Amino acid sequence: MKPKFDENWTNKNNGYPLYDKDVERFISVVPNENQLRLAEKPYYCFIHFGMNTATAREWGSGLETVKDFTIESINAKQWVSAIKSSGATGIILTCKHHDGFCLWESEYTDFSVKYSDFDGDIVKMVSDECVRQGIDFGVYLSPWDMHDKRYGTDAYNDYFCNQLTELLTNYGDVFEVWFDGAKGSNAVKFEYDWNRYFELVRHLQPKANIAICGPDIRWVGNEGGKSRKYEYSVVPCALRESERTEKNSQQNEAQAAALKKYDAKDEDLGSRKIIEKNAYLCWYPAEVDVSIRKGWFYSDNENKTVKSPKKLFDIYLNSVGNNCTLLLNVPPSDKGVIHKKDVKALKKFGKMINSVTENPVVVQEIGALTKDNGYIEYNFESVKKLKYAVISEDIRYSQRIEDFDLYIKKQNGKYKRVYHSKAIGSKKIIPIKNKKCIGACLVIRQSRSNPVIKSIGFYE
Ligand code: FUL
Repeated sequence: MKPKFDENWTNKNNGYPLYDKDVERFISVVPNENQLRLAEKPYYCFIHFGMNTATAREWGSGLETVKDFTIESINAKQWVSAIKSSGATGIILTCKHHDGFCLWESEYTDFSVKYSDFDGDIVKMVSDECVRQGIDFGVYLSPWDMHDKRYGTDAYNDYFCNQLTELLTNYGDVFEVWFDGAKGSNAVKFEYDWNRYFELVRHLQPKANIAICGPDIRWVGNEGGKSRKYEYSVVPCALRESERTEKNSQQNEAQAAALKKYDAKDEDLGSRKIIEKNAYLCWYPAEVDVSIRKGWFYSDNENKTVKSPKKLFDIYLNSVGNNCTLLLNVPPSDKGVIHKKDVKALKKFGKMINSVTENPVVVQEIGALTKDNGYIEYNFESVKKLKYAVISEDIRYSQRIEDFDLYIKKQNGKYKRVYHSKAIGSKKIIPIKNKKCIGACLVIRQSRSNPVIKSIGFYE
């Protein structure tokens, strides 16, 4: 007996209409070109490297001098190839962290590699190597700067923009600009000129996504590699402001209270319950940022904390496989190389990612579903031991699906539900644990409007 496949989005839709004013409003929220490109390349790496690597700290003190940057050389080729072996398609380098030390030869400060004993421009070395090995290059530039005397004055906004201009002009194409909201509790009160920063990025690198304190990519809300049970990319616009304003002490109270209603850490950011109440919605997909080891920066005594390939793969399923992107931090050591433990883990992790789609049973491109497609059924040619199902909505038409079940058809013809969830979005990877079956069925129970599915794949 088929387990109520007939009760689906085409008729019941859990009581929600398929077309009305609200529906129009929900499904009109779609990704722009840059965000679409991001969804096509959802796994990339962070490189935290700089003054903190030399001093073996997580945050600087603001009192470091160029002499403290004792790193003698770096092997950018090894950095990029180790990261590439894991299947990552880009690298975001901490060009300046909170300590203020610049990894490029900036004209606007004497606190950079130029005045240290290091011979070369690290941003150039890494960005050139990314081009050589065919992966994207991105920039992290910390707004909070413990070292620069201009911090806290208007001149700092000019300084920051000058530095952004250098980074976004002299180092080729930049795929992502990462603005960190972190700021020490004792930092001087200061309002960053965010709009000016954003306009500059748009002008100099129109194809770059601006992350975290920016309008294009949302912080998932933790640094532990976790995502929500249901990740939605259509969320209240107020969320775009939250990372910037929450930490900004100069916001007035009323505004801060309103924005606090939607915090990056909240569990539900985009269910129907949330979006129904919000007049202003935007496409703001989540990025999971997590380090391969305990700290963001390298430290000898954390070599034991390198995550296993299995742990990394779980994080991958939980991010890329759960409608998020993954930004995995891989910090090189003070010897200028990525430690062999991390190198090994990355390589095996890359193999595990490949194994998901290695052995396809059926892969089908679908498109917009009609009233006849309440459920989609597959009969395999022979008994299969399924490992994964991978489903993608065509997000050019927004994120629509709100409730679905996945069944497998056992050898005796009976169906067994192996998965139930609410959100799909850009990509949902569903582990099926080698279950023997002769078919499978996806039943969409609820959708904001008729579902538009890019593809469904079953893999053994
Ligand atoms: C945080 C920073 O304070 C950490 O040092 C690290 O850069 C992480 C990615 O963001 O906010």
